[in-house]
Amino acid sequence: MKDDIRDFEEKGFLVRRNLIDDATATDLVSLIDRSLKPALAPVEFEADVHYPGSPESRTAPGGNTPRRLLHAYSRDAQFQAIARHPDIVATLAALMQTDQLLLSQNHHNCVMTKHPGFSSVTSWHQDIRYWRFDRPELISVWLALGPETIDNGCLLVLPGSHRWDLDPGRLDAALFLRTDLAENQELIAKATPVELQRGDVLFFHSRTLHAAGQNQSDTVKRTLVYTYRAGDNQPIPETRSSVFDDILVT
Ligand SMILES: O=C(O)CCC(=O)C(=O)O
Repeated sequence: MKDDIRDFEEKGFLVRRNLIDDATATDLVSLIDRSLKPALAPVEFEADVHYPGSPESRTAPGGNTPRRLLHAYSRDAQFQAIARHPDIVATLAALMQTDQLLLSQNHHNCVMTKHPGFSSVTSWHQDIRYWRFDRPELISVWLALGPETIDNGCLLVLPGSHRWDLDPGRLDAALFLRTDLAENQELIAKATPVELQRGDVLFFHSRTLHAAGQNQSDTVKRTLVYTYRAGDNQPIPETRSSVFDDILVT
């Protein structure tokens, strides 16, 4: 674990391979598929994200393609079991150096799906940009439920970016990294794809710059994503980070 902590501190992300066994992952895939047809609310659709490649509206072709099944934790005991999985919790507790861990219901707490045919590009950003906590030190857990590759739009990260302090001018109005600036292009050239297999878990810092492409494959990509904070890192009252209570995990 010591090496993992050092790695995470240096790069802002860590992959633990095969953390979730195949039978559990298979059960989650069938639960997710039952939740997609019909899409069980609350759902965010491709048309809602307004990312590059998104359909114009929910009535445009592909507009009602599910992008996120929201509020994953409260949907089913199987999702709750993953949120409290001992290996995930132990890794988070070590990375955050805390014995009090809470799951946020206000941020990543969803199943992200990327469908062939209608999926959008997620531009370079730090998740913390719209989150409000005492410290910008949260960690998201990204469980792959199938292969994640460049071809189907896996996550790309900029290693070490959780330590960067970028001038505001490097970001656009929506706080995405501007791709028209040569200094940003230099950074983006160092993008690292995080290729995963079913059961692999990516842990990434809320300041780590990341992006993702479209799903060019012919199968749906499904990923369960949660965000956690330490007990002494409180959400700021009356912000989007404090709408729903956080859930005590340890
Ligand atoms: O498109 C993706 O898979 C990445 C999503 C993402 O980065 C986010 O929601 O913060």
